[in-house]
Amino acid sequence: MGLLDHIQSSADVGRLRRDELPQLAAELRAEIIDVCAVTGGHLASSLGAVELTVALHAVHDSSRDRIVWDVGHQTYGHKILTGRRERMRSIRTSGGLAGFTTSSESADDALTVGHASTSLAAALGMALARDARGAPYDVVAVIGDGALTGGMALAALNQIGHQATRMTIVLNDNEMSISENVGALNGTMRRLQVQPWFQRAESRGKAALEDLWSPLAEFGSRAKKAARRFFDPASNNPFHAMGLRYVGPIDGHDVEQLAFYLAKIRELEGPTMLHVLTRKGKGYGVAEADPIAWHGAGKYDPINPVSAGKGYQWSDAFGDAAIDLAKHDDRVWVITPAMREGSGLVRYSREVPRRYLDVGIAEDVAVTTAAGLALRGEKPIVAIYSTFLQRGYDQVIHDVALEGLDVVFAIDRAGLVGADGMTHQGVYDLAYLRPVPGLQIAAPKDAREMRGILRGALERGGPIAVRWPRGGVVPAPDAPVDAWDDVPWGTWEVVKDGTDVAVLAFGATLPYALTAAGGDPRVAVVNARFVKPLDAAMLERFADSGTPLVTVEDHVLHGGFGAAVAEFLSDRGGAPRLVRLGIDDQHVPHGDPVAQHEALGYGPEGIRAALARLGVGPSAPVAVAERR
Ligand code: HTL
Ligand code: MG
Repeated sequence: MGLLDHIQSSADVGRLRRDELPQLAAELRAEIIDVCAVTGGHLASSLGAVELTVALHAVHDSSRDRIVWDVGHQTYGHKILTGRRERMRSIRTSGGLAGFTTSSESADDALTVGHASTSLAAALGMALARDARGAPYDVVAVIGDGALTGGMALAALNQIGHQATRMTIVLNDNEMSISENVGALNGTMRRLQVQPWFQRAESRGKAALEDLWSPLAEFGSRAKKAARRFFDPASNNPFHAMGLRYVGPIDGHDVEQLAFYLAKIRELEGPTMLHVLTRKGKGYGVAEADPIAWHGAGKYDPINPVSAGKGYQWSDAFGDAAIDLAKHDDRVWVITPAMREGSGLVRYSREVPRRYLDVGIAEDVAVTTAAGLALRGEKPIVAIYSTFLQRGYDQVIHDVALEGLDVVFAIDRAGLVGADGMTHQGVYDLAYLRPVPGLQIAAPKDAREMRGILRGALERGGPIAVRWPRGGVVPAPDAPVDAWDDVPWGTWEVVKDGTDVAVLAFGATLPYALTAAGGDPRVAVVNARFVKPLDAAMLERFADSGTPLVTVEDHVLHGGFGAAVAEFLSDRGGAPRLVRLGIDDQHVPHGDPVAQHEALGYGPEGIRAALARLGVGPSAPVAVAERR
């Protein structure tokens, strides 16, 4: 039995001797590699944070202290150490552990999270609450260099320096976001080099560390000049300029040294940043060699690991279309907030480097930079996940829509996203975009239609959002941009005729509608590819003939597509019956999207049931009585 077998809680780690910590870290790393082989998940980040995790739990008790992990994707070790080891093999699957820290899952998870850059502001709030109540606990925020590119994180640092409340900020710097990290601060941080005298002192052992610490403890007093500069190099240190005490950078894989500093820092007044250098994927050859491929890993054979490639994805269809569009029109740009891989832009970034922009994890900056480009006559496409555009919402209204600018929002991962779960569900975009004056919204049924709509959007101008789901799609055949299908703007497409009822579906839900309809001559199926504007002419025809309607959407019902149809029919008066299928008022956790669509009532079975309620289906007798 190893040490890990005796660890059920953060307090158990605290009871280990410091010289046992390396052993625990080694066991923890092996366990994470084993678990992820079965489950996939955020392997590389969790591996890079192993020593940090062990040191944090050695010094702090996460059941009492608040350890606020940014994004929460690096916390597999934290979960294993805090009583969830047995359940790890269920991570990110239906009913299993979440992939991120989640307060409803464990009292050791200080924050429910999944989006980046929130840890510092949340930790500040917790520290202020602690101070207000005179409570004894520690607050520690752990933030990656990628997450630190977000405006929220930087603004919170500024406030933390101002409030000067006691807390520890661990900057886990691996020089990587999902891909290479970007931004000027990223370069500056790298120049905060370890001074040679410090390395010498370190190599002399623990006693020397104590020696070194003393000037910091007497912060602001007659500290040795050189040491002071190391611990708190006022001259060129951006964190110092923001009012933080700064320690580092130190080796983030030396668990004893990490524990030493964390323990010292918790005794200090005010906010202290500990800058630790780590390697993403640390301790697992393939993941170290290619941390991008192993950021979000699929399942693998631990002995002979291969990061499994996916088939052709909607994101690939977008990336391919974007290259063609950018080569066709030299005013086309693509902007990504740190999602080059996920948004299918690897090839684009190489082939059109001058009109490619990765702004870091800063969705607000992505949107407003697009506004600036558009104001000067360029044609930016903001490639963004539905869930992350939430971070750029004010910018959509205030910077893009008010000016009616030619900005295309290429919205990926719209709908349920699967394993990432409730923090990443892309099910609000229709509701938050529909009210924005002048902004149009389309949702293609396949890659070919996506292409036509994107070209149409760039030609027409104005703010236009085009949304598609996560997952596979059949590639559109190669063709020059001029030969792409014209999609008549604002129109829907009847993909199957029917006499008695019409199912209005779009995007990934269209196949469900077709499956539900089967060959039934009574059921029409419509590709409702524009959510704003709706196809008013077609809706009028259905309404005039009193045809009952079913709307289907991979989105919340409040404010969604069905709501748009209901508003239209209500405003018109004399509306036909309408059944809206989609997500009712709930947060949808991680799970298999196809199973979830069915469970939430908008898969094929749910659509069949809706048809039956409208008098078209196997349960016709009951439904006929209901019929007007
Ligand atoms: N935008 C926002 C607001 N939140 C998230 N989570 C993303 C995008 C996507 N994302 C991640 S993890 C990650 C990004 C961009 C990189 C974080 O880099 P960091 O950590 O340096 O902070 P590292 O991976 O360990 O190096 C997820 O969605 C999981
Ligand atoms: Mg990083």
